[in-house]
Amino acid sequence: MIKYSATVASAGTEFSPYLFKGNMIKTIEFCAENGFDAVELHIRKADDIDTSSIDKVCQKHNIKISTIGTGLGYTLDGLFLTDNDDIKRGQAIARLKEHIDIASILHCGVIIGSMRGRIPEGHKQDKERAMKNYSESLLLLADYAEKKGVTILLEPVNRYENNFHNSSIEMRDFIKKLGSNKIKILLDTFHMNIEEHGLTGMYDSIKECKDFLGHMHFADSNRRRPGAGHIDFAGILKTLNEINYDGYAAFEYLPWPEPEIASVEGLKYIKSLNISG
Ligand code: LER
Ligand code: MN
Repeated sequence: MIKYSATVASAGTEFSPYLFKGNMIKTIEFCAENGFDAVELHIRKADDIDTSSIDKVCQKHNIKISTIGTGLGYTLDGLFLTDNDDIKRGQAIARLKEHIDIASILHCGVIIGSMRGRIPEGHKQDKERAMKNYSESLLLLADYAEKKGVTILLEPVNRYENNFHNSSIEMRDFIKKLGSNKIKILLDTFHMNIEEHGLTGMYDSIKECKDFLGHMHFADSNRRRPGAGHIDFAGILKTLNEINYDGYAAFEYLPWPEPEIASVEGLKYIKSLNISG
C-alpha cells in the first residue's frame, strides 16, 4: 500500500517546489485532517525545528514524518558532498549527521538530492577527486545512519539542476556499486519525466530500480499537482503496485494556486484514479 506525504519547508523561495512553508505544526495538523499519511520536512539545520513538539503532534494526530529533505543546506548555505574543499565538505557531512539524528528520533529517512553537489568543470583530476570525495562521504554517512537506524535516500535530479547521476539507472548502478544497504534510491516523477527514455521509460525505470527503491516524489510535468500536467499517474501507480512498493510518495511540487488547494486536490486526483495497492 502506497502512503502519501506532503512537503513542508522551513524556508524557500517562490519557485521552491514545496507545498507548505513556515509553521510545521500547523501543516502537520492540516495534513492529518486532510487524509495524508505523513509529512516530509525540508529543513536547513537541526535548530530550524523543535523535534520533540513535532513528534508529539504526530502522535496526537496519528500521522508520521516520512522523510527529511536536506536541499536547503545546499541552496542557502552552499554545502555539498562533492566539494573538493575538505573543510566545507566536512561541514556538509556534519550537517547531514544532524539530519540523521533528527530522522532517528522521528523514525524516517533522510534525502540527499541537491546536497550531492555537482561535479566541477575543468581538470580530469578535480572531477575524479570530487567523485571520490562524494563516494567516501556517502559511505561514512551510511555507517552513521546504520548506527542510528536511518535510511539515506539518493535522488537523481534532472540535467538542468545537476550534472551527474541524472537518470534513475545511472543512480541505481552507483548505489549498487557503493554496496550499502542503508542507501536507497528516491525517484521523483518530475525529474524522471525529463530524463527517462521513451513512452514507457518511467515505468521501465521504476521496475529496474525495484530492489533499491526507498521513496518517491510526486509532481506533474509542470511541477504542479498530479493531474495538472501530462504525466500518466495511473501508469505510475500501477507500476508501483506491480513491484509491491509500500513506501511513501511525497507531494513535492509548487503550491499553485495555494498550498491547501494544491495538496488536497493532488491527493483527491491520485485517489480518484482508484488504483489501490
Ligand atoms: C529535491 O527533492 C528536488 O527534487 C530538487 O529538484 C529540488 O529543487
Ligand atoms: Mn524531488
